[in-house]
Amino acid sequence: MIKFYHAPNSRSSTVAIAIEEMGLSAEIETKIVTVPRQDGTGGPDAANPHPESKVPALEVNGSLITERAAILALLSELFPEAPTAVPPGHPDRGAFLMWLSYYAGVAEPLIMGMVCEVADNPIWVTTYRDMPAMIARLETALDGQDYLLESGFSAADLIMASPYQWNRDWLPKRPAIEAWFDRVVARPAVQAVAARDNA
Ligand SMILES: N[C@@H](CCC(=O)N[C@@H](CS)C(=O)NCC(=O)O)C(=O)O
Repeated sequence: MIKFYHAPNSRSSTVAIAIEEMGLSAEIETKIVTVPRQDGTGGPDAANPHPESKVPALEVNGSLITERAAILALLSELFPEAPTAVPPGHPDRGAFLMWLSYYAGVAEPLIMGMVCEVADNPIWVTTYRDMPAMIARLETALDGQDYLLESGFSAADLIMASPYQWNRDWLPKRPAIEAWFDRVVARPAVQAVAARDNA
C-alpha cells in the first residue's frame, strides 16, 4: 500500500487535500509525523523516511518520493481515473506540469523572498522576476475561467493557493485572484483536511 507522511497544517496538507479530492483515502495510508515548527515545538520524527525529515513524503512500491510538485504529478499518473486527476494524455497535462513546476521553481521562492524581504536583490529578480509578473500570470490564467486549468479544478490550484492558506495577508489584492482563492478554500476537501489538521 502507498504510504503518505503528513504533518498537520504544513506543506503536506496540500497533498492531504489532493488525496481527499481524488477519493484515495482507501488506497493511500496516511502516517502522521512531527516536524520542527517555527514556534519551537515539534521536531524531526524517527518514523519519517524523508531524507531531510520534512513532509510530504510518499512511499510507493519501495520508492520514496518527496516534493509536492512531484507527488501531485505522480498521483494523477497512478490514479488516472480519480476525480480531478490530470494524467498523461489529458489535454491539460502540459499546463498541469507547468503550474506544478512554476510553483516549486518560481512562485514559492518569490513569495518567500517577499516575506523574508530579500526579493529586491538583483540576483533574486533576474532568477525569479517579481511579484507583478506572478500576479499578471495568475490573472491571465484566470481570465474567463474559475481555475488555472481550462478543464477545471486540479492540484495545480491547490499548490498555487497553498501559501495563502498559511497566510491570507500574502494573497495579491486582485479581484480575480481573491475570487479564485475563495473558490479553492471553499471546496469540501479543503475544509475536511483543515478540520482534521486542526483536530
Ligand atoms: N519543496 C518541499 C518543501 C518541504 C518542506 O519544506 N516541508 C516543511 C513543512 S512546511 C518541513 O517539513 N519542514 C521541516 C524541516 O525543515 O525540518 C515541498 O514542497 O514538498
